[in-house]
Amino acid sequence: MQRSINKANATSIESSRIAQSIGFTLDRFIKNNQDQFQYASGELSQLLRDIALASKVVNREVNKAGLIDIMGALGSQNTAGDNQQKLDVLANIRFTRALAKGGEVCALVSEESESFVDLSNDGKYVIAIDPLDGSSNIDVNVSIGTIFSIYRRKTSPGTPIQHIDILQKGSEQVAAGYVLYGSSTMLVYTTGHGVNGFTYEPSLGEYFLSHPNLNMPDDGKIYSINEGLSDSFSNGVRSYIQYCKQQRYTARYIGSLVADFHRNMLKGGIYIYPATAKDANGKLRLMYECNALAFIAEQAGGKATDGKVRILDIELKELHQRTAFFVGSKNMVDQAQSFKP
Ligand code: AFP
Repeated sequence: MQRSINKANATSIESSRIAQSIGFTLDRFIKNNQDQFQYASGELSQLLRDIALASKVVNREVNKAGLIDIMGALGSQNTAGDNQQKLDVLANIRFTRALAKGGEVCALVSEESESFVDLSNDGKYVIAIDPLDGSSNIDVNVSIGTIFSIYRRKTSPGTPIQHIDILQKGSEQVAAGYVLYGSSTMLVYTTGHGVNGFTYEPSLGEYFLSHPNLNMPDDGKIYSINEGLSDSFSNGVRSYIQYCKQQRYTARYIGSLVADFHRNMLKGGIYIYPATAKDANGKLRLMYECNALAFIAEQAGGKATDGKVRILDIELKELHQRTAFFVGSKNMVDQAQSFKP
């Protein structure tokens, strides 16, 4: 009798939430999938781990952002007596430091630096990063993100870095991803074999596979665009917005590219940042905003263009080059393009 009660208890504990399997950690997933990568030497895997580690530190800072203000208001300073730094500068420092330490990266292009940062001549990879995108949303507690693209350098490791190593087209990315600091923190990445998403479990300090093989719906009903600027959009873009309204689509615009993109990838939708009177070539940066998301969109079955040309085929002429950006569900991007934006 005693024996059967114990068995029943054991069964109920096993099926309860506390005994649920914790699933696949990011580390294990990277390790298990290392062979998919054509240069499977482990360095790209290490690089992805370095990014994940830095993102955990940034996540901690982002979650404390409100408290930093409160502490500032009380007049407290850190132990060194330094002034508080802006969170996007801090994020840049965290990612640069993590990537410099690892030694896999020879050069880093960041939204926060005018020129590229020369890290280690022996590194085989070039990384482009927007350490904290949507930073104007920090103060109001709205989701923000980190976006990264990884390229293999063209010249031999050990030699000085050249422009051909840095100015590569998006189609040459070997991996790309983003971290979304939202209601939960997620890391989503691709190495060209589909897209996988991992959710951060703060009490364990680990990312766990939560969204395997992400697929963007071919169609959707969400359009994301800063309509306040519509007076300066082309007739084509204005007509497309009109079309969205006639179709009774839903407008959703956070103003954090990662968050808008992520929602549209899961639910189906289109994000547009077109050319405007102020930004004739669009506002967003090709190298560390659009290329990464275009690579992820395509890997998830979506599409990304500048209104005409595939984003991943655009020649890169300068580090901070801008582009118009149409990204999301394939049929929606095609439909938007049919309006000749
Ligand atoms: P910030 O990092 O300066 O907030 O810019 C964010 C961003 O690059 C992108 O995340 C948004 O989608 C877009 O700009 C918002 O721009 P608008 O405020 O012009 O709509």
